Amino acid sequence: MTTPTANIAVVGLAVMGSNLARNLASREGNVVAVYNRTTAKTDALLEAHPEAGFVKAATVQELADSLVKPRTAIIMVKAGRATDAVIDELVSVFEPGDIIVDGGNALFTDTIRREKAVRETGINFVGAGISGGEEGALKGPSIMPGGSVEAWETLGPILRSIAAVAEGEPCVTHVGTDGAGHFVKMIHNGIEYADMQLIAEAYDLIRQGTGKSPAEIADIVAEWNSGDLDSYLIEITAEVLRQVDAATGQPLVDVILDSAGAKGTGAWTVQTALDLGVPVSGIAEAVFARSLSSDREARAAARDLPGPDQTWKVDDEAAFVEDVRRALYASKIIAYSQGFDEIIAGAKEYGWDISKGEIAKIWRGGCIIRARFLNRITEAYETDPGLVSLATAPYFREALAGAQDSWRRVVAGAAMSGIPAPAFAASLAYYDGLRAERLPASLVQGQRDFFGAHTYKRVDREGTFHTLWSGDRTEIEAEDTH
Ligand code: NBP
Repeated sequence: MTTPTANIAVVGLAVMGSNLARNLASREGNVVAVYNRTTAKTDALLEAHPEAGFVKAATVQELADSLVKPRTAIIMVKAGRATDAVIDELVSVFEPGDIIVDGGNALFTDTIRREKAVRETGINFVGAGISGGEEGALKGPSIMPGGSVEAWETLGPILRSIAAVAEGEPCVTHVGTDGAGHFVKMIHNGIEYADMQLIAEAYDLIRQGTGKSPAEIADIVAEWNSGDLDSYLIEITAEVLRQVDAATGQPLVDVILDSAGAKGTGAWTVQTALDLGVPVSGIAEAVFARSLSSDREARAAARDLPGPDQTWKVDDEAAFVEDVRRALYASKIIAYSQGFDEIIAGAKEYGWDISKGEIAKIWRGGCIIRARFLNRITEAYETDPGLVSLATAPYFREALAGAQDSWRRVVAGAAMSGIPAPAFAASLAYYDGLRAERLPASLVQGQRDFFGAHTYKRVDREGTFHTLWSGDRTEIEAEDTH
């Protein structure tokens, strides 16, 4: 048996795993063992990067033998059955106290299940959300690990060494137990969907409202990047809009098919929100907008449905562009507010102690939604850890107040001229719903009581009531059994 020399292993050496392994190897003190089901991939990595000093393992047993204790291995394989297969293999060669980390995009309920099963063997299991794609994996991702405090003690220094750094702080924190890390990564992705859709709607509104070219809009978006909207997604949007297609000389955005793909984490965010009863309408509209864009058959069939006669008449282009910028910022605040609402609800449901301020901090670097305004979110939760809704924090309240007239003009104008802006509109409707003193939910309760005797509460006294709709329509005090 060889003397163990590696302090960390990576299992799965496709794009993400090989880049993460190189990142780990580049940090002082790390010796990285690497293993891939198909050994040719391991050999290719070793050959391409001799400087990394990787320790090659041709089998999981060799991998276990190469690691100092507690053995720590990060799995970077295809999410789903492949992850389960690799966990089973590692469990068969690891010992109690060792640590298995799943750095793939697992569904958090799978992580809860896996953690429970692996814990029974005495081995620690950590589900870690890793954001930032290929470049993040290599240069520094934002990392959202769950799992036990014991595992975090060993893992923390290693993950801190490879994470992105924002304002001097590594973008990694122990999120909570079992599936907390993958849950927060899922919300990150849901917010990412909303942010992307909102930027796309802003672009479409400006293009249709003013007739500006993608390159001209790229200049506007690039300017936005020096203000409140400063973020990675705004930065790359300017680049994409500026890109010219080499084959046709057209703006690239005009030759890309308008059908957006998805890998499922946005849908998970919405499905989970539905289970938790959290209205994440901005994120949901972003997911649905991708589905609608991809339903080419329905879109073709609907092409001649009537639209409004009027086209958008923008008199003052500069004022209009500023309206769109403000509407985008306000809608973005709502998307993040809804995402954090889901984190709060998930933490309550699954018993996680999640620091919202810390989450906003670790999203400031390395990940796709990195943005200047995340500092404001951290401030809001540090000032008031029990903040009920991010939108009500003083800074965001003021920002929404300053943006709301613009927001209303943009959403109304889009509706009047038949330009779809579902995420803008849903965010505004949510905002108005949130601040309404009374909602028509009272009528819904009346309807529910009428057809299903579902009962209702009254505004003026305690108790649960039912009206005898088919009888004399008197009200009776009812047991709340429905
Ligand atoms: P893939 O998701 O394409 O998976 C390929 C890897 O899985 C290969 O190493 C392959 O081994 C291995 N694998 C498979 Br497939 N089935 C296996 C099995 N039954 N047993 C053992 N290994 C198996 O790789 P990726 O694109 O590098 O992504 C890795 C993880 O990171 C995924 O969970 C993905 O969702 C996540 N991800 C995250 C981001 C991000 O931004 N955070 C981006 C992209 C991916 P082989 O070489 O033998 O076929």
